Amino acid sequence: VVIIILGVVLGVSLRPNTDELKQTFTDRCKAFKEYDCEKIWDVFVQAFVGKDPCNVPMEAYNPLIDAAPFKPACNRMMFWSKTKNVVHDFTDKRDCYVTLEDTLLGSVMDGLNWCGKEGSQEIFTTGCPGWTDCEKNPVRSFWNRASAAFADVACGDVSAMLNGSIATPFSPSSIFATIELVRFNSTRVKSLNVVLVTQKTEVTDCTNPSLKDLQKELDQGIKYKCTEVSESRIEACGADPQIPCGGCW
Ligand code: C8R
Repeated sequence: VVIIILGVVLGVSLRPNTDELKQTFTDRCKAFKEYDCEKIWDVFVQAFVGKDPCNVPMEAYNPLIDAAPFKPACNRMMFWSKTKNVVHDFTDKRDCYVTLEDTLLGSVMDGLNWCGKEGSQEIFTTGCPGWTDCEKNPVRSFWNRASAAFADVACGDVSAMLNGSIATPFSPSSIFATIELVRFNSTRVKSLNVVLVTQKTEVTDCTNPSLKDLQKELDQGIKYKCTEVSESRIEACGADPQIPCGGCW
């Protein structure tokens, strides 16, 4: 007891992990002024704290999605797979597209790691299961659930940046393939424009067989288009605000 009181007096935290994660969460959340960040934090924690970190289903985050729902941004929504850096280098500089990381939940959780433990109220940021260690880990389930909700509100002309420097730009195990694409609904989504990002050493183009699979899985009422765009073109467009969004590729 004496040690605890001394600790509190000296400002030494008993839960350094919890405090650090909460601090990052609230600092990032505050950029979105219309939300109650304390409340969203509490709802977030409920999803995984006290639970086996390999048994947190994506549905555990339903209340979190309800607390910070995604707003549709018709014709501006950008999905991606294996192109995280190119996409965000571009979207950070130009206000042309909205990715999941431009929304409250996506930006708050980007790059973070978290999990709980059965029989404990503590939050851990290290020693958590990795992405593939077990499928129902808190981080993976969060991205699955958030991506599903983001895809559910997709509307109009939708874009997806895929990686033309790998053999399978439309990777069947990706979140884009398993969660997002299958949710695009032709009553809301008019077209899907795949932006295939190429580099000098081009590995593939729009004829890639995996893109045939993509078209098969796409709701038949949705128009499909694929455009090969070099990474340098995307960078140039990011750097030059004079180029209109529609003229980038
Ligand atoms: N999306 C998924 N994963 C995300 C993410 C996001 O917005 N943001 C981050 N930081 N992550 P990948 P994918 C992390 O294989 O599986 C949405 C996750 O921790 O290149 O097709 C987004 O809307 C995860 O480890 O892509 C996008 O359209 C990787 O980044 C797809 O899903 C996912 O990397 C991308 O998911």
